[in-house]
Amino acid sequence: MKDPKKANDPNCCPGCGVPFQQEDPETPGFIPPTVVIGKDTICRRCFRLVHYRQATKAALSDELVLGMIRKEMEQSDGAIQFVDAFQPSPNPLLDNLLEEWGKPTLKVINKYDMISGWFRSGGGSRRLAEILGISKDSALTMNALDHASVKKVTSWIGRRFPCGSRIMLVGPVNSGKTTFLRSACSEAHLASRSPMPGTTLGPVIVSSSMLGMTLVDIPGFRSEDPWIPILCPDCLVDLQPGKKPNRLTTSLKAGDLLLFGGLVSVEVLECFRMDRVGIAAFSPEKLAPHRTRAEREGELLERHAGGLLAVPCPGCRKTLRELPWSRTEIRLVKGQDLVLPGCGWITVWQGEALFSVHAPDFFRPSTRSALIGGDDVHEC
Ligand SMILES: Nc1nc2c(ncn2[C@@H]2O[C@H](COP(=O)(O)OP(=O)(O)O)[C@@H](O)[C@H]2O)c(=O)[nH]1
Ligand SMILES: [Mg+2]
Ligand SMILES: [Zn+2]
Ligand SMILES: [Zn+2]
Repeated sequence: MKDPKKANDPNCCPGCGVPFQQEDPETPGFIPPTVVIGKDTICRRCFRLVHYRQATKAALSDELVLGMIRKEMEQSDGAIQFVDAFQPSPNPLLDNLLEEWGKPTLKVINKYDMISGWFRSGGGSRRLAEILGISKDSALTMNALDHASVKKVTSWIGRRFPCGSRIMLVGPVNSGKTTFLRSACSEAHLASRSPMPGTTLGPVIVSSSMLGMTLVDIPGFRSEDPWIPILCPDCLVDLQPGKKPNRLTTSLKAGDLLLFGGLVSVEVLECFRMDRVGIAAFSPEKLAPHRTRAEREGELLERHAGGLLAVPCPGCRKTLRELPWSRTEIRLVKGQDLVLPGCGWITVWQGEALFSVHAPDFFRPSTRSALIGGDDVHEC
């Protein structure tokens, strides 16, 4: 068993986990040469985040994250695998890696508070487990901002592992790993968390006196969210759903169009059997869909960019305009979701229709069985 007192490397930032450096102010880990590194020193990027709420992007590939996980697997005794309840998607690569490793792993579906209000009791975790392809009892739901909810997970850790164990936190960006770390141990008060995805850049190792164990927060996987490499920090923050995502319930006919800001638009090309299709669109608040007719798409994008269609900002709109765009046709029936990565999803609750998704080329819409729909749903 490892020494639980072994905490973060003093040469790494306790905010974001990258090694300190004094050469390049524009890259992560920078501290001015005049600063003497003490136990509370954080890098300039983290300092700006804490004191000015200024989030700065920093690139990190999923391959590098996988490398960090493999390295940490040599030392850790178990893992907490995070899933974002608002954007649940299986990660077979990580699932296989953890399964081959064979050590205890708990799946935690965090940010459950964002969607729980729409379900009758128990319904949400059952649907999430089905979408993730796991059994309902193998995952816990959590709200990392709520003390009682965090306690469920720390109790699991306490029951499962002896004192002195080391546990890693893995999963997609912005699923609340660092928020959990901070809620679970007071020693992690310097760890940076932010609504902008991609805050943690290296392993943040914290020994918790309350747990008598070491928690290792690993940076998140980014490829689930196609907007991260493209949009500016402010736009990326605007794409976070906050406390309660937006729901628009309506019925659409052929030629109707929903604009998710200026990022993605979804047109109904044809309805089958009936002349309308009943849908519910779930999205981050700032991306609440604007309903119009297909022929007005271009005009609305021009006229309302940055205003009514607040995301993207003018700078990001320029970036997006320079990229190739394409249309993808997808046919959906009642009980299916059209998943718009990073932007939410559309559920068909009545009828059947052919949709056309207009978005930059890199955007990949997909389908799944409805997350929020059917008998489990609490109509509110
Ligand atoms: N509503 C809600 N927000 C959360 C929850 N957990 C984290 N957040 C928010 O999600 C954002 C990303 O959290 P962070 O811990 O930085 O994610 P990480 O990238 O996985 O480390 C922050 O703005 C948090 O406040 C949760 O359970 N519920
Ligand atoms: Mg983090
Ligand atoms: Zn830092
Ligand atoms: Zn922007």
